[in-house]
Amino acid sequence: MLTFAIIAGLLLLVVLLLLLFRINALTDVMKTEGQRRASTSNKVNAVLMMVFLIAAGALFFWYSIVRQNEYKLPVASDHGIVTDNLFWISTIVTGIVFILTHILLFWFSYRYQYKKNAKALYYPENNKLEIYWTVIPAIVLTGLVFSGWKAWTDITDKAPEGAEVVEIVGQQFQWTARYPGKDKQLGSFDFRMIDEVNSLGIDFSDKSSFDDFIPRKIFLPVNKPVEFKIRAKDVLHSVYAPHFRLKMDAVPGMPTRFWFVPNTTTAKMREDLKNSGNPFWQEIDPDTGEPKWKNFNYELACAEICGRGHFSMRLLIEVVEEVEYEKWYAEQKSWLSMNEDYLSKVPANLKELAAISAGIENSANN
Ligand SMILES: [Cu+2]
Repeated sequence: MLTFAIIAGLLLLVVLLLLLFRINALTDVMKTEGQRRASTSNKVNAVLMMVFLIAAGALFFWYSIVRQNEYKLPVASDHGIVTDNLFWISTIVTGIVFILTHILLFWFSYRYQYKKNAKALYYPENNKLEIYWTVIPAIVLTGLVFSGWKAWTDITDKAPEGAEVVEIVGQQFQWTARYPGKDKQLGSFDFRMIDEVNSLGIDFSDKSSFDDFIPRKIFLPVNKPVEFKIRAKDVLHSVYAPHFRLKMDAVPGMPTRFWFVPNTTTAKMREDLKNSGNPFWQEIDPDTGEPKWKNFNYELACAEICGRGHFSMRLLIEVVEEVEYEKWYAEQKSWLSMNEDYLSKVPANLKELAAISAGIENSANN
């Protein structure tokens, strides 16, 4: 009861104070007869506009320059150079417009602050000016949009014949890569065949799947087209290999794809970073005690917030010379040979072929 009385008392006090403040404000207006239209806050705001323009502008450029070394991400694919150029052209064009319009915005707020006897200029129209600021942006934007559209259609066009195919599957929370094996044909899959072991739902009634293999790391040959066939098992993920300027959503129930040409081997990239003169790569990595360039790796990350473990979706990519790639490829053991129980899923008439393709002939005979 006492608490209630105290709370009610406090509330009444607040209401009373608010009313007093309001009465004071109203009598103030009466006293000056509505003449006081602009207080000193008008001037303060005008000055703050200029302070913001200069301080925030300086901060923006300072940050961009200081962090330059970190956001100049090395590029390692043919089309990546095209996308980088597009990015920088768009950034420069829109950057110039951004700077000009913001200087005007804040300068006008300062310059045309309230002044007692200032009179606004009546300036209803200027056709010439309107034509300029319509036609020029229209031409520039058309150029930007057209070059972007051209690059995008090239990049997302069909992969060339003979491209190396790798299936990339996203799930909470890991990427899995499946290679087609010696026949260079990816076996089909069916979500109904997914179980604890066969996490991709590989369909073993399809003979192309017998020699498919799933490595722990993605290997790619340099200077050869590679096609990623992308799918997701649960939610939206996004295949993101920033060094190849590759990003494509992985959507459940809707396969997507992306092809590209890696043009620098991991070893060559490490050398390049070492000699790049960029101090960022010379820094000692506290985890390894070695300079950062030494342990540089390409990687596949997820660019779609897909749940709690989103950050851990990382699969390393190693780009090697073609000879080395072929050697690695030939050494890989098929998934079926490592999970021989699944031979039981193979139709009876294909069992023999499956054992041969999967490379488990010997153990079957023994
Ligand atoms: Cu994800």
